[in-house]
Amino acid sequence: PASLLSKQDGNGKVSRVIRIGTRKSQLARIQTDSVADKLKELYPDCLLSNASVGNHCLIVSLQIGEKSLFTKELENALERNEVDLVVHSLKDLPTTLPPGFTIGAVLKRENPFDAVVLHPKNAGKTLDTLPENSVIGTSSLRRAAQLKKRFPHLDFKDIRGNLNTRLKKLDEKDDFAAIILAAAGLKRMGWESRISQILSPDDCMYAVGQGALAVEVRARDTDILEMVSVLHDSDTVLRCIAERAFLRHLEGGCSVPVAVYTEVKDSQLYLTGAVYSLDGSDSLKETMQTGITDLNKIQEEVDERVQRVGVTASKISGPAQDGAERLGIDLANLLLSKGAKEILTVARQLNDAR
Ligand code: DPM
Repeated sequence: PASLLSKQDGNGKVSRVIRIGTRKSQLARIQTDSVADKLKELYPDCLLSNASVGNHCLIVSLQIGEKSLFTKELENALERNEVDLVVHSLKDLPTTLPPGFTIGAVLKRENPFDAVVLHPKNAGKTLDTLPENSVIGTSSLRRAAQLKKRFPHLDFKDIRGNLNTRLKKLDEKDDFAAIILAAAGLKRMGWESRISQILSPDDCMYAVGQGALAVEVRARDTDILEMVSVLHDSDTVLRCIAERAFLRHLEGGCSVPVAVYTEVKDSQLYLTGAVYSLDGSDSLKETMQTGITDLNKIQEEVDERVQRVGVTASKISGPAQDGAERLGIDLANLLLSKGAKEILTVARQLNDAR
C-alpha cells in the first residue's frame, strides 16, 4: 500500500523519493523509463528519480561471459543504498543472484523470439534465400548453434557492442549480410521496422528470460518489494521461473547453447528446452508440461516471502510457482539423463579455447 512508502515532509505533503538505477545505454534507459512510467501511474504520490551508474561498462556488458560484471555495478549501488531498484533484461540476470538481492517484479513479456535484421542491400531476402556463405552477425552461442544446423549455407561471425553499435556496424560496413537480435530489444528501441523476419521456434528457440524485464531490489527492503510486486505478470513469472529453474539445474549459465520455448495454455504450463553442441550437429530437445491451478483464487491466501530462482512473487500462487520450478528441474533431469551434461561440457571447453 502507498502508505507504507510515504513519509511526511516539512510542509506536511506526503512523498517519498524512489531512486531507480540505470546504465547509460539507450536500451537501458528506455527499459528503466518504461518501468518508472508504470510506477508513476500506479503511485502518483511517489517521486521517482533516475540515477545513472556505470556508464563505461557498456560494451563489456554485451560480451558473452561478462554478465555478472555489468549487473554488478548496479547491484553495488543498490547495496550502498544509493538507489532503490534497478531494471534489467531478465535474460541478463544469473539464475542465482548474489545474497541480499531479489527480483521483485517480472513484467509482461514482449515477443520473446529472435529477429533477423538485414543489411539494406539484402532487402527482401530471408535467411533461406540469402546467398551461399553470407555472413550473419551474432555472438550468441545459442543462436549460432541452432541457425548453423538449420541454415548450413550461411556463415556465422561474432558481432559485439550495444544495439546502436551493432546496427551501425551492419549498415555502414560490408562485413555482415544480416544480424540476429532479440525482437523485444528492437521493439523497445523503436526499430521494429528493421525486423525482416521473426524466427519461429523451429528455426531458433529463445534464451531463458528473453523479452521480459526484471526489477531487482534489496531482498530485505519489504516496502519496495511490496511496491514493485504489482508490476508482476503471472504468466510471465511462471514461464520464467520454469525457464530459469531449467537453466540453473543444467548448470547452464548465460554463455552456453541452451534454448527454451514456453507457453501457458488451458491452465497448463508447457516448457520445451534444448541443449546444443556449438555447431548444432548434436542436440537434445524435450517438452514437458504441468497443470497450473486457478491463479486468482489462491492469490489472496498466499503471503510468503520466498525466492524461487531469484524471484520474489508473494502475490502469485505459491503452489503454481513451485510447480513451475519443479517443471524446469524435471526437464533438466530428463535432458541430463540423455547426456546433456556431456554436450554442454564439450561446448564450454571448445568455446573457452576459441
Ligand atoms: C544474453 C545473450 C545476449 C544478450 C545470449 C543469448 C545476446 C548476445 C549477442 C544472455 N544477453 O541471447 O543467447 O547477441 O551477442 C541482450 C539483449 C537484450 C537483453 C540483446 C539481444 C534485449 C532483449 C531482452 C544481450 N540482453 O539479445 O538482442 O530484453 O530480452
